Amino acid sequence: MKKLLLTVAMTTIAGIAFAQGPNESGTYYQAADGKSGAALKTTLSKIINPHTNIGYDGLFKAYESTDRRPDGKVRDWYSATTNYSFSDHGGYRQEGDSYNREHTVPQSWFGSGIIKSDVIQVVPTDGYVNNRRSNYPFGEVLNATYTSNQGYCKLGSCKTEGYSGTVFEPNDEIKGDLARIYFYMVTCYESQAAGWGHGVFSNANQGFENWAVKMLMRWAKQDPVDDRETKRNMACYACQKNRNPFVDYPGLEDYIWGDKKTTAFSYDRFEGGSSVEIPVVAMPVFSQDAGTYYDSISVELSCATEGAVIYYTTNGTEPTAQSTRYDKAISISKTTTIKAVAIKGGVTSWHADATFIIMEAGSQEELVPAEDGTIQLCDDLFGTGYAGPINTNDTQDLEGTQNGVNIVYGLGSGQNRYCNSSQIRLYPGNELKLSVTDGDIVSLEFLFAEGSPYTTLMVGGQDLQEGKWSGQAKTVTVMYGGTKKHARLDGVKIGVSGSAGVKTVSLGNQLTGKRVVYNLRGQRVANPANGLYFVDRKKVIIK
Ligand SMILES: [Ca+2]
Repeated sequence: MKKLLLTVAMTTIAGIAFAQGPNESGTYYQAADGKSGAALKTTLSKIINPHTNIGYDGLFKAYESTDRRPDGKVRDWYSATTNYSFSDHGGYRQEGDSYNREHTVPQSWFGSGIIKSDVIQVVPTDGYVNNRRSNYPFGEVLNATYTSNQGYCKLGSCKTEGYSGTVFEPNDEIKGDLARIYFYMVTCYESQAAGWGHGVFSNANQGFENWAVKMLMRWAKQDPVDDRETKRNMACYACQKNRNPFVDYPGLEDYIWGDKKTTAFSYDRFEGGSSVEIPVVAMPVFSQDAGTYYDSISVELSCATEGAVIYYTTNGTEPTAQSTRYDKAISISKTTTIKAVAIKGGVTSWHADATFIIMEAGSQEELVPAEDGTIQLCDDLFGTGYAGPINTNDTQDLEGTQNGVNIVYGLGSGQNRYCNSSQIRLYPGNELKLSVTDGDIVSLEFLFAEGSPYTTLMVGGQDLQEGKWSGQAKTVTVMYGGTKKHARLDGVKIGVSGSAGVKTVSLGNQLTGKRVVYNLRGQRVANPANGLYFVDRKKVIIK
């Protein structure tokens, strides 16, 4: 008898030890075991709330782990064309200037408190697009009054049944992510959510207006949880010590708002979402990130909906069931946009598209030779490495020499200073001093980052017209002439008289990975068309 008891005890212990929730959540959700419907939501609320308050400024630090793209840049939830470093948050005039912290449930709806700094719901987005979203609800746009670059997000009248105001429509690829954030919000802040109102939140439907929950349920199914979203949820847990259960348990929303309201939840043997066949098909997923490549690549397509067939185009037209049927990896040797849909039982998924830019080094092309060369004002020149940006805290001047020209970037009398791997910024009071020991500088032409104003540089108190200077001097000191913000400089083209001249700019880096692309006018280009560009100071042909 004793022996038998011992066996039972050991089995029980072993059972507890091995019962684990998904995504390394362990026994985090154990208290919700056996619960269903409204009781399940309330229990989940007690599990995920309270959580650590990382603070409003703490969000920027958190994004370095929660929203880092594979190339190290910021994942922008509202823009498909930005390449922000984590320090690129600040003022903006247009899309691409800087990112900021976006409250997916607008702050004006809930006021203050820990919700303001909840990293699960406050995400990095382009500042300008965020500003256009204002505090409009999410919805589906009928007639757009504004679209962000490449039509990634839209603002306009609403076509979603049940709502008639202005809405902001996020891109298809983040609709599901946002739906699950909203499910999280009404669960985590269960006692407050109904009061957020604004035609979205209410006492009905466990926190939502009818139209809103119907749309969000649909969004969650059409854009299911993927690896990126799961990893973000784990990173959020590392920061603020709570999780979004709707990401850990795909389809959990059906247990609260769908057809599984009477089904008991199991944290370690979760059965997934709806058992009813809902006529939606998940959008296709690409095996490679859209972006810039230096060699041919092979791209695979997949679809989370079993039995769905993928059709695609590479000529810019919208894919249909009459387009090429996907059956093997697509080999890409020139710049190509793939547009794809998945179709099953007559139901078509959302469209997915990705542009793959293939570059070829233009080996025989050289930059403009002596006495008229371009110097990129980047980390390579200043030798500061790529570890991170230089800012006001580093008071030491940055100094670099290339092709006989010495360039010093200093704080001067300014309050701010900033540079990163590809550009420097001239704030009011900053100085950029260029000098030569052999001959004289006779001309300067600054290369501005895309979107940066070019009429606000000064030499000796004189405005430079379009960033150009000519004269004769051993040393030229350039300052910012505006009063707001700063000028963002990518490079400077320098003419030098005398025997040495400016030598041909040489190629330093290996051509791997993603690169900043410049057009022939020296401006950064986010999405280059076919043609000739500068990459790593070398001319390349994008074909
Ligand atoms: Ca998604």
